[in-house]
Amino acid sequence: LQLEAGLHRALEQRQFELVFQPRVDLGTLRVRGIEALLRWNHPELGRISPLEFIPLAEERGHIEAIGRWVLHEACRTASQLNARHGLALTVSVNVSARQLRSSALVDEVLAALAGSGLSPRLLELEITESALIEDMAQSEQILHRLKAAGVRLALDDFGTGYSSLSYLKRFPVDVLKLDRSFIGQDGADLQFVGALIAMAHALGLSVVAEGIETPAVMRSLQRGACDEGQGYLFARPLPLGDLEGYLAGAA
Ligand code: G
Ligand code: G
Ligand code: NA
Ligand code: MN
Repeated sequence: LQLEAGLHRALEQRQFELVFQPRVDLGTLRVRGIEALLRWNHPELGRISPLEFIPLAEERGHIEAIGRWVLHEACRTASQLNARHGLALTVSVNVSARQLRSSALVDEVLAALAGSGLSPRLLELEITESALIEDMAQSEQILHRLKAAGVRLALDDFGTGYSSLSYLKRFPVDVLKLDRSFIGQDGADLQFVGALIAMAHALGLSVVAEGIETPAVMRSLQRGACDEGQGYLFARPLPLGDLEGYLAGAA
């Protein structure tokens, strides 16, 4: 209840913040992009995870406004970061199921790109399988319009739901993000993961592994020709200032 009361004022009171987790090329170990992750700094409850407030925001109709803020903030930050450091990092933004069902999403993405000057090919939208199956026909149409705008599309959390390969054929996705529960930390499942990576490559997709915490897991993924990786081994999600420090150190 306290969350609900605070949610509709959180935007105007500037209580939201984005943190950024680097995404690394597993071949060269260079940073290729960043994932924008939302945080709510609640005045009494402290920092609240999106897992707690995104579902509530969707239910109460706040997700459109919050999603718009995230898109603009992520594009603006990436554009400035790239300009300041002479980089061409991709920024990945998470899109919720409710956002994907609204055709306003396409216009908002275009507005965020125009407002920030970020090249469309440097914006990647992360969509979960569960969001896609809520209304497949509508999702498909919106994804095709986003594709036409030049934006990259990633299927997020792959390995947690049905993980149907048919979605990879039906929807115009460029990137498959393997969920960290799928990767595991002991290397045991990596034969299966390797086969999945090969299949994704055959379909023309690039593969990103999430939740890499150990060098052993990183090496297995490198052997499996996984394209990129994200995880605590490289960096946690970082506030902008810390990200800039990390980039300076990683260069
Ligand atoms: O950042 P992690 O620390 O806790 O994120 C938890 C979950 O919240 C993840 O599933 C992530 O995809 C989701 N999430 C993070 N930021 C956003 C956001 O800006 N919008 C939406 N819809 N989900 C987000
Ligand atoms: O659902 P999505 O993949 O968008 O969410 C990413 C989530 O994974 C965020 O909550 C982020 O903080 C978390 N995360 C990122 N890297 C790691 C990691 O190496 N280990 C664990 N346990 N969580 C991670
Ligand atoms: Na995500
Ligand atoms: Mn993700």
